[in-house]
Amino acid sequence: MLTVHHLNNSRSQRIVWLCEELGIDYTLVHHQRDAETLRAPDSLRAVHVLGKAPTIEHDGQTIIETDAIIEYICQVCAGGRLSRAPSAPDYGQYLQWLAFSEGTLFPGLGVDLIYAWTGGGNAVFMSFFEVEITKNHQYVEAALTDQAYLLPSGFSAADINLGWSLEFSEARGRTKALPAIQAYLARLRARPAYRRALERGGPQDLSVFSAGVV
Ligand SMILES: N[C@@H](CCC(=O)N[C@@H](CS)C(=O)NCC(=O)O)C(=O)O
Repeated sequence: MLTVHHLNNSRSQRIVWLCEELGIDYTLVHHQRDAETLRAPDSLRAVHVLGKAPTIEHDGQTIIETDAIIEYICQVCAGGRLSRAPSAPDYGQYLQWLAFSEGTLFPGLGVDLIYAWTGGGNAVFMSFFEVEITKNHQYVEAALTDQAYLLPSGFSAADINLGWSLEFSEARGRTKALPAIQAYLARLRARPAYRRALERGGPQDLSVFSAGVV
């Protein structure tokens, strides 16, 4: 049995959404952020020493890192559905987009949030990340301009990974001038599995991360 450890208002919402898209059986364990610090509770550190969400348990293994968890669930629990096989023409693109959310898009957004939380003060430091944040969002905007999903072959687990990061971008006020990203988010949110996932894993309120957004 697959157990998904989920922290409220967090990227582990993606794993709940993935399981709902795949229609697989899973046990969902809810963990609640500290209302003031927003950090994970001790209950999550009891599952894994780093206390991070998502964490999954399956067949005696405890696994962290969203990208790894997504691919593990698709391959081991769902026969490769929503992933792409190495023989697929867009396998490389699939891997790229799967890794892009956590590897490239999110780090700048995380710095942006912590900068706002801590009152800023070093504009030269932040200007480095501003350039990256803008460039990354424009790259996604261009990729989605003539395409419903990231891959020409249709919806994949990479859309789930990127979708949540873009919801975070939206909460940070970063999607206002990006119509293709806005339309993409609307498309993702209209998916029945997205809605089921919110019923099971939510409610989700990413405005808790909107510090400094005007
Ligand atoms: N790179 C990791 C990041 C995991 C992570 O930082 N998760 C956040 C939730 S969005 C967390 O657990 N925060 C609570 C804390 O650090 O106390 C992944 O992709 O899973």
